[in-house]
Amino acid sequence: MEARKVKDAVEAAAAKVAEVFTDKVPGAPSSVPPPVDEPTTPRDPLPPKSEHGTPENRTPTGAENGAPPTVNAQHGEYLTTAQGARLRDTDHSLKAGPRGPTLLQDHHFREKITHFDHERIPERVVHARGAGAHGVFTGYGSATDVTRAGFLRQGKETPVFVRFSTVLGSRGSADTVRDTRGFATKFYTDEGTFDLVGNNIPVFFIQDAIKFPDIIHAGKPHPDREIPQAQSAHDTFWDFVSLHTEAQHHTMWNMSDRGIPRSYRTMEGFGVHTFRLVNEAGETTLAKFHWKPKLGVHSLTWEEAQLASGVDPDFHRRDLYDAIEAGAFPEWELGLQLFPDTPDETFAGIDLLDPTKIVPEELAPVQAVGKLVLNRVPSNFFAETEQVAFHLGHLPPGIDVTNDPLLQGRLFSYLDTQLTRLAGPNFHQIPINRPHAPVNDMLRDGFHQQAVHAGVAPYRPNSLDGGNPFPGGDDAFLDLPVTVAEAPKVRANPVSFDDHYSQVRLFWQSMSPVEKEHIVRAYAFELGKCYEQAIKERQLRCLANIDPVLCAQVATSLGLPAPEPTVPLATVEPSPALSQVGQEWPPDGRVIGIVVDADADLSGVATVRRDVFAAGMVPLLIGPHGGMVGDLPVQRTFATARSVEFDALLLATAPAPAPDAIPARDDKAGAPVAVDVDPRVQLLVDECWRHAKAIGAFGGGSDVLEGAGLTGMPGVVTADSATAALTGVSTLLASHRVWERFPATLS
Ligand code: HDD
Repeated sequence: MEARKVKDAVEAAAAKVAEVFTDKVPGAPSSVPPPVDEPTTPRDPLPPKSEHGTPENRTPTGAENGAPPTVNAQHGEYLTTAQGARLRDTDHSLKAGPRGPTLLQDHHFREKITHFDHERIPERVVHARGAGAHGVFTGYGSATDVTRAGFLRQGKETPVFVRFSTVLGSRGSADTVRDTRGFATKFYTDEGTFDLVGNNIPVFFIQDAIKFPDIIHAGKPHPDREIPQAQSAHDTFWDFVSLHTEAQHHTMWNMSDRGIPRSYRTMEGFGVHTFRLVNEAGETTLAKFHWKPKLGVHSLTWEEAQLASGVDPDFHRRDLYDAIEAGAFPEWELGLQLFPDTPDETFAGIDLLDPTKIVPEELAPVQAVGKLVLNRVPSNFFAETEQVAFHLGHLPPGIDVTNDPLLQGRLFSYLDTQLTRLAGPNFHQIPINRPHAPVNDMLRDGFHQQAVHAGVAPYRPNSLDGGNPFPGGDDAFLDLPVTVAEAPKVRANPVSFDDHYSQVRLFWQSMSPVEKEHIVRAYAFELGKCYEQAIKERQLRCLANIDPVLCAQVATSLGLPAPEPTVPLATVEPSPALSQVGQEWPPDGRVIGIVVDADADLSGVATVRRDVFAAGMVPLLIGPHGGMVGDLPVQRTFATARSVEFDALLLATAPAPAPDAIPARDDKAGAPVAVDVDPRVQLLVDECWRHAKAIGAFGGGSDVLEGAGLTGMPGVVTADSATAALTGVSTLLASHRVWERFPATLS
């Protein structure tokens, strides 16, 4: 039959069905016309969400072998099956009549449902919750004396993909829980991929990888009820860390403000282990990797973290992507701490193979060797962020491992885990994981093989493929001939690993009074959530070995006696570099909330908005309703705004309470107190005050601060002009918070 006739026949059959069944049989095909705005013919795709001139995705798309790119999108093409056959209908399964059973022969139905049934893959066993971004790394050339790694050469640009994560929570858990954050970077270098799989905390809970299942089983939800989600505030966690005291150092970092970062953009990153670098001359140096954020290290308050978990569980993910889309590209410098490669592998008495120890920056300064800029949001979360697979064994020539027993075990685990998570040994062929260096391996076949390998001799030696491929060449990775001590096989650690307390005390002593208060409260909260008295008492015994004041404060809060130390307290030299307080930072990407309504000085607001943008920050107008106030777009309303998303607040008006507003409080007799400012705006101001944020006001906004009794208080700016108010607030923002607002009783 000619094509035309087939089409006519199909249409005639469809018309017949409609004629027979429409409006006559319950469940008959609908005669309701589609909504008028549903396109019925292909049209151009919507424009991309952001256009910041960010660099092209250099991740190969699969087009190398002449096949169409593997990047797929719904853009104007007709709908097809997975085999490319055009489809006429994807809304109704093929049935024996409109009320009949679905037919097994409906390939499209089976294909669609089967694929859906298998959409999920196992989430990562740890670090399941994460967010990734593309970027570029540029070498400074300052590391060429110590490593031959080409991506560190001066001006060399290397594409990167970074994935940030929490550790304990499931994929859908909240971003702002108290936890360690992962900071994993994939450098697609010309010499092979380099994965730097680090955390925002420079030490780890355990010294030997064989303990990893133990610490993770203890931290994950209880196996019977599967609670609590993404929390360390429960018995099994504290049971383990109080018994396995090498975990105390990492635990204190978690209890400090480092456990609740303000943003991924304001986190430091650490490679944790000591690595071995090798230069062109074959000389080796030991090194620790550091990421230093351009915006400085900055954290949430505990109350903010809790609020954000409810009002915006995607707080960090949103912050990362909003900043990139606003053009405030997150930046870090990569730095190295360098140590002579001596036979004892120690520096200043610190065992460099012990991953529970830092080397204070005051003893070994961090030397900047390159810059990382994140400038592109992934196009597809699953394809990129979920499928990216990191592995510590992905090393370029010039960077090698040491015998750190935690690092050694990780070298096994990361490859192993991908076999289950990404279902087979070919996960390196998934676009996000493909090296940008040419690949010429002899790995063949296996599940999900994407390559069509040519040649008949994937073995060595061979003569059939001309002997190819040949190992070696000047640029090849060299397994350093490091001497391995002649020693008996033992299950043991070196004696130097036995000191579990001196560096915890060093961290505690390096904190400012405000940071110490936060640490005390974090221990009080977490241990207060435990049920077992014995666990609380045991952890107090650990705290006694760290610092008597810390121990006494936490004990008081738990209503328990403070025990005496069981080891001599170490004498330590504080490391000021560990504190986040006392420095000033650029305001890039900081978010200023501006409260407006129709009575505000709108031209002043327009000026402030422009100046905030010009300073590289993000203004969000908060109005009584959505849409516009005058000529200005409102991004948040009194109903949707919550203080956590603003780094500072500016009030341009004193909005009257909405007619249905719930009064903020009752007087003693139970009668509502007269409120003349919308209670939601009062709440915003209250919370920004409590969280030590800069607050400014101009025009009618000053009345709000006056009414709240905040005029003239620390970090509160009232000004005649909008510009003056913004200047005052911006100056305060440089220190991240108005620190003096926090009570500080500890010194
Ligand atoms: Fe790990 C994931 C960081 C110790 C086993 N780890 C994972 C991720 C980060 C870290 C950032 C997420 C990677 C991603 O985004 O895909 N892990 C660390 C650091 C450690 C550490 C800084 C100590 C210094 N890890 C560690 C040990 C083991 C593992 C000791 C096992 C013996 N880690 C894994 C894993 C994961 C993982 C099970 C889960 C998903 C994955 O690897 O790809 O293999």
